[in-house]
Amino acid sequence: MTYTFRGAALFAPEGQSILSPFATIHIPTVGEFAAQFAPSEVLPRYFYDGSGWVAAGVSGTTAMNPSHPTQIEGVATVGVLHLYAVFVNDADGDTVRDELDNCPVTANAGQLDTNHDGLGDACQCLSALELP
Ligand SMILES: [Ca+2]
Ligand SMILES: [Ca+2]
Repeated sequence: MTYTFRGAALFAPEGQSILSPFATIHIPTVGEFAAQFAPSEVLPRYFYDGSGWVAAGVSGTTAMNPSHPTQIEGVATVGVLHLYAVFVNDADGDTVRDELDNCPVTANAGQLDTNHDGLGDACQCLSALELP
């Protein structure tokens, strides 16, 4: 499984514990990805431990970024400050997340589906009659 990075934000000082009621963090995500998030979608958060991204054990929701209305941000409540990030599943790395990708293991960023059956042309053999 390939997880594709969608945004990160540093909350310092690294490793600082925040006592209850903890800290609410906002992680901006890349703009072109905004349409692929469901409203208030819950996704796990990851943090950088110095050598790689590890599951933070907390989930957060998505919300409109108040500073950039066309973008989405990841919101979460955490008890420790780190460099946090949002990832989604994108097995073929074509920037279309698996849940929405009509060919999840074949790169086809354009999502062309000539016969409108929900399967992308990139992973489907089309008959001569269906070819554009
Ligand atoms: Ca994909
Ligand atoms: Ca694909």
